[in-house]
Amino acid sequence: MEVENDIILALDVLNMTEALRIVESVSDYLNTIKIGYPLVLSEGLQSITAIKEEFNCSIIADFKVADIPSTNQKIADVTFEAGTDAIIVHGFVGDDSALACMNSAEKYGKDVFLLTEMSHPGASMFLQQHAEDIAKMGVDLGITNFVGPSTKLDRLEKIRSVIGKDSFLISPGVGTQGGDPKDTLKFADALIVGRSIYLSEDPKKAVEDLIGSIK
Ligand code: NUP
Repeated sequence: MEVENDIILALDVLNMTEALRIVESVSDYLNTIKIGYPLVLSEGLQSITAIKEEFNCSIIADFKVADIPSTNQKIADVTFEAGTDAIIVHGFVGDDSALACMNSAEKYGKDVFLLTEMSHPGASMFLQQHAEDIAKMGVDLGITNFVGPSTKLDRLEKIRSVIGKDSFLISPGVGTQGGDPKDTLKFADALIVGRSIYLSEDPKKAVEDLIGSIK
């Protein structure tokens, strides 16, 4: 995936008017948008289709898919039918569940991102202990796209060492959650940034400042 300026916008707003306003204001600089439950549960899956059509951008659906294989396959199929380019899938549910999403992605010619460890403090309770095994499982399955936390750079470095330098690693937690953009890019290929862009009075300037800070 070619991520312009190494920044993915997390578009966690609750209505299409707001979503279109934000994407319009940053579209000179960004070509990859991550859309998750906040917008899709508010405005439907067609919000993905509409934003992709309007801006010709890549869309990553952040559905953190975590169900049995048969249900995962259905979730991935309808998500790809809507025009999504990639879907984020949880690893902790095991290889058969991840494989179901990979099968769907292959059918549609799309991508899977495997979520290894999360960026919030609570991730240290359960997920952190297994993050490297989850990353290793992804590598063994042939997955080449991963998600890891920018808020814990030692952990991000470990995940990078497991997935290898050629895998594509995207990292949320920059800005509002405390992660540093430049340091994160020592280990990650692209940043996922939400609130510090879409809550800004001037989202375009927020993106320009962010680009300036990682140059
Ligand atoms: O571990 C994760 N942390 C995280 O913040 C995995 C994620 N997918 N996210 C998502 O990244 C989160 O749901 C939100 O959409 C985005 C970060 O947004 P912000 O903290 O920059 O507003």
